[in-house]
Amino acid sequence: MFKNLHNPDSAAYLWNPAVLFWNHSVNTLTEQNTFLNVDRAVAYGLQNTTPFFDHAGGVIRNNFVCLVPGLMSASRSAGSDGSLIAWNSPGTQIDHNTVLLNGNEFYAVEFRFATTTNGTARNILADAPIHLRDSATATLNSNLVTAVPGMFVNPLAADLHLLASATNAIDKGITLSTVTNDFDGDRRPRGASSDIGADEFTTNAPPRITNLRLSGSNCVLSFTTFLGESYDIQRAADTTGSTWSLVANNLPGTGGDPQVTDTNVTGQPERFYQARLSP
Ligand SMILES: [Ca+2]
Ligand SMILES: [Ca+2]
Repeated sequence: MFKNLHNPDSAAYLWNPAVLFWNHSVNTLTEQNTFLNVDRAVAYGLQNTTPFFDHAGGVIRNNFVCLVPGLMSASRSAGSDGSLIAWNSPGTQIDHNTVLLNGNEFYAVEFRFATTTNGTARNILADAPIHLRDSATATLNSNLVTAVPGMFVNPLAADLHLLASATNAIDKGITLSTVTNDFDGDRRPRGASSDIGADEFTTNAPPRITNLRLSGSNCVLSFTTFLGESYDIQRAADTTGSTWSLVANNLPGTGGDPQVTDTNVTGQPERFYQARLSP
């Protein structure tokens, strides 16, 4: 947690990064951090020191960044750039971060200078745009930059875990081979696809079987789900001695009550079913 690294407007340097790697640093990894009320969260490179790179490569992923409303004065905000920046840093991957700036700064992510090439900003969830400045180039894909505080568990405390109602982010990301877990270490993807931002949504609320009926020789059951979660259906011949075997696994949650069919169940004296969150 990086917290309150916020200089007064009278300071000589107004935009000190909480995490700064420069002067020819390479391949830095910054992940699973929370930044609350910091002037700038992460900088890979600052100076345009051509022909040398100030930084090269590296990854910024699965971080939460939050500035509370009104943190910056109007004049301060007017001179802001971005919170996650790659300046004179080619090949930097800024993927799967959640950035809630609440109007304090212009850009969630900024790439700057013509030497900054081959970078990525993908699956970013933010309330501010991603910016290419001074001829920088980067691949931008699957970013949602219209986030609002109501999507998150406790935004004023920088708890930017997704609520179940954040359906425009849950399962809406592209799957990246370079980001296989999230802020919490949860594996990605869960459910039908990766979630946009640093958090892959999970819930501890267990599913509940809401309907079970025979259809010919099949058993059809329904169960409660959350969008973004994965579910298993298991069966057993009794609830005392026998082991549970899988009927279906990693079924993507829909937010509704999907149906599962277990075929050829007739001829059994009895059979039991349970639904669970996929491990
Ligand atoms: Ca998670
Ligand atoms: Ca998901």
